[in-house]
Amino acid sequence: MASLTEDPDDRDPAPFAPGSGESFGARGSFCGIPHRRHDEAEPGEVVILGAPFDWGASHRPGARFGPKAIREADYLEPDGRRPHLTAGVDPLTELPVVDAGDIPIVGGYIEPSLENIESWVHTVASRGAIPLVLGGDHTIAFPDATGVARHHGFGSIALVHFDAHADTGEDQWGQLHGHGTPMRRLIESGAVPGFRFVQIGLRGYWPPPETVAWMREQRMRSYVMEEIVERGLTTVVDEAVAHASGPGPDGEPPAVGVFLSVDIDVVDPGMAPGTGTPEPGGLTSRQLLDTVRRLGRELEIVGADLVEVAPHYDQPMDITAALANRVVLELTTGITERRRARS
Ligand SMILES: [Mn+2]
Repeated sequence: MASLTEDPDDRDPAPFAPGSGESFGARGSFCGIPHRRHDEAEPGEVVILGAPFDWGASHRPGARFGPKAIREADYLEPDGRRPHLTAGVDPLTELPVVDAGDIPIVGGYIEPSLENIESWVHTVASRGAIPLVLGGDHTIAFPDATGVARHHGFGSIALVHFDAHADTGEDQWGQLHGHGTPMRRLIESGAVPGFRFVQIGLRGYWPPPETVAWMREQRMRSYVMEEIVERGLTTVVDEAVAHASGPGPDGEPPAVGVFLSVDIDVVDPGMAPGTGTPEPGGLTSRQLLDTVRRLGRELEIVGADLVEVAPHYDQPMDITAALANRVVLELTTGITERRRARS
C-alpha cells in the first residue's frame, strides 16, 4: 500500500482514467473496450460517456452510480468483444465503440454539471462520432441532446424517447432543471422542435392534464402503453420510425438524424426495479432490446442516452444494470447492421 506522504507521481497509473473530478466511475471500461479521450474521438465511432449525475431526481436518488453499474454488469470477459449471436456482427470492434470515462460532475451543483455534460457531448459530436451517455438521472437529456443539436443544427434532429413519463414538466419545484423537465427545455430552446418528438411507453398518473395539453400544442407524438398493447408494438414502431425520419407537418425537411433517449423505467419494474420512479405496466426487457436494435438499423442515430439506472434498488442481482448493458449492445448492433447494409 502506498504511503500517505509518497509522491503520487511515483505510483502506478490507474488502469482506467475516468477523467472526472467527482468520480463515481467504474474500475474498468464498458465490456473492456479501449479507453479514448472524448476530445480524441474518431469519425464514426460510438463514444460512451458516463454522467454520474442524480441531483435532478424527484424521488429516489442513486442514478449517479448508474454508469459504474452499467459498465460492470456483465458476466463475460472484459475483452472488448461482443459478437452478436444472431446479427453476425460485433458492434464493439466494428464501429468501434470506445469509452471516454465519466464527464466531470460538480456534486450538488446542477447547472455547472449540465454545462460540462453539454460541452463533452458537443465535442464528441463535432468530431463526427456518436456520443452515447450513460446516466445519471433524466435531467441530462437536456444537455445531451443540446450538445448534439449544437453540432447538427438547432431544430434539425429528431428525438425518440422511451419512458414511463413524458418528462415535459414546466418546472420541478419551481426550478428549470430536474428529471421531470428535460423534454420541455429542449422544445423551448429550439434544440428539438415538438413535432420531431416521438415518445413510447408513457403510463401512470403524471403529468397533469394541462401539461398533456401543452404537449398536444407542440405536436409531440406520444404513444401510451394502452395504445401499444391495443395496436401492437411493431405497428407503433413502424409509425415512430416514419415520424422520426419524415418531413414536418408544415413541410419542414426531414431531420438530419435522431437522438435516442432511453429511460430504463419504460420497462416494467418487475424486470427493471433498479430505478428512481418505478411505474408498473411497462414494456418487457425483450421488447425494449428488440426495438432499440431496430431503431439503430432503421434510423440515422446521431446520439443517445440511457438513464435512470439506480443500482441500490436493483434487486435481485443487478437485473436492471444487466438489461441496460444489453441495451447498449443491441443499439450498437443495430447501428453496425445499418453501416454494413450501406457499405
Ligand atoms: Mn425519464
